[in-house]
Amino acid sequence: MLWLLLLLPLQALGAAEKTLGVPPDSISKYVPSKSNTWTCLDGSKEIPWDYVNDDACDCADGSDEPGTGACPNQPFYCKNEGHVGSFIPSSRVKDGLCEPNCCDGSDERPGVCNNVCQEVGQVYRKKVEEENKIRKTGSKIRSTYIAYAHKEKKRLEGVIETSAAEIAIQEKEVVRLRDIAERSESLSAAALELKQQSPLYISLITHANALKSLQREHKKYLQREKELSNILDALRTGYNPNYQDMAVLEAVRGWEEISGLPHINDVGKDSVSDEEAGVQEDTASEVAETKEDVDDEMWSAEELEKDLDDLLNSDYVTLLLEHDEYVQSVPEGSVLFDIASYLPDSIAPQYEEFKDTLLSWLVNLGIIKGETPSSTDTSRSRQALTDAENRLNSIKKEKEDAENDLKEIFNIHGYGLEGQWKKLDGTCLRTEVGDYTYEVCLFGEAKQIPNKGGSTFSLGKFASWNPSPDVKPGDDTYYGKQIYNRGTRCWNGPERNVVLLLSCGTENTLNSVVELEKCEYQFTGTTPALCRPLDSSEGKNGQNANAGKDEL
Ligand code: MAN
Repeated sequence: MLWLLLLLPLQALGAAEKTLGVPPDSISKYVPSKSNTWTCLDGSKEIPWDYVNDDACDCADGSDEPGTGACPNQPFYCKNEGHVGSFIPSSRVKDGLCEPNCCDGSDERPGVCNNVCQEVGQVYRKKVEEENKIRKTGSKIRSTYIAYAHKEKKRLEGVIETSAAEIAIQEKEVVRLRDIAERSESLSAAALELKQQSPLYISLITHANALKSLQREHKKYLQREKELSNILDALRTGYNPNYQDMAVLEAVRGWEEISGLPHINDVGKDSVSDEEAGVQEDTASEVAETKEDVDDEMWSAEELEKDLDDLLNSDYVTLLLEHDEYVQSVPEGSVLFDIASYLPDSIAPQYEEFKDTLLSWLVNLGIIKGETPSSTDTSRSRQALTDAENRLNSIKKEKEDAENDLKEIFNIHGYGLEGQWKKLDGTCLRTEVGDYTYEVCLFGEAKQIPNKGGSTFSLGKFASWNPSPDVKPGDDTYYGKQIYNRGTRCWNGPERNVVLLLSCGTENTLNSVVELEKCEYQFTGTTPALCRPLDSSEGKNGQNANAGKDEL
């Protein structure tokens, strides 16, 4: 019977055979005219309807033979009912081989291949279901990555704003300190010495020394008081009242009174406890504090403890120079000394010249001291300037880094338009293969670390996402590949480099490493950053690359 079927001319078969190999969106183009003719899809020729799928190529574009393989380089569409439709090249039609992509066997003559679409479809659907499950969980994690990027953006904007304000303040500080440093550098040692003779400065130093000495003595007494308290506490709790030693009893009573403690013999009686005594103690110290609070200008014990050292570490020479500057900036009360303002404009320049000459004579004669620009003890003011400049540079750097980071966050070529990769910046993934542990720190560096000692090789630093010109930035195929290059050079070979292939997964993992060519490594891994939500229009996520447009 079968051989009879094979002998049947194609035109004798029904309309279904005329549309064999035609994809669903083109079916409407395969209908005969009223005069039972058909026009090639490129419009170049009109042929009898019978010529369509008659196993002889008539149209230049091959469109008359969608299902026979008679015209070269044509796509053949397998319906694959029960599974997913797909295309195969016309060269594989009726070649006697069952194509895996054509599970319905429609590419071969009837009876050659079994229709296995139900089974294949079932396996496929199960796989898709599992992938969807992973995608569902992964996309939830991905959305936390996106939220992180938004938070990070806000944080960076805050850093930029604060550092801009700090830069403005610090720039002024640098100008101020530079002025002081330059001033103090231009002062002669003698001039500084003269300034240091100022009664105010001498008194300031004396006060500082007195305070330092008081602080030292105070510390000594505190220590002594602590030791004495310990002795008296031991006496209070350890003495034997049965000896009736009045001197001891008096000492204990006295101690209890000044430290606000109940008498030791009463502790335990009528539920009097040391804790209650603590209340008394608090009251005692409160009284003391209230007494101290009388004068607002006075420092509290806490301030003395915390702030006195800072005060004593003041740079007194800088203070002196600042004071000097301040005094000079205060306008002089009388205009009588401003002789120039009383002179006619025409003589003023001659007067200024005369004044300068006179001053330099007086300096040369040793009658007055001049300010010669020689070295002085300026290290502290120069150091203060250097510190301020360093601080300014570090704030500027902080701002610059934040600005660069901000540019990358929602950048299609950086951390993605949604910022979904930002969270993974610096996340390191590892796996052990053979004698090595391979590591990739995302957006950082890939490494090959020997497990049994020896040197670690850099396999390259992050260079780009998928660089292929056929790949559209932002697509899953774009983010599915990272390139790390310029690693340690291979002996007699290229610099080591890595291609990291990523796919959607519920965890960030490195799954495999192969050295495809010498010193060229291919890593594969998974990440939730690639799990788009299921309802996402772009969410094909590389599934079933061979699938046709209409899933059945
Ligand atoms: C090391 C490793 C290998 C590499 C050779 C090349 O042994 O980095 O992966 O193939 O060097 O000499």
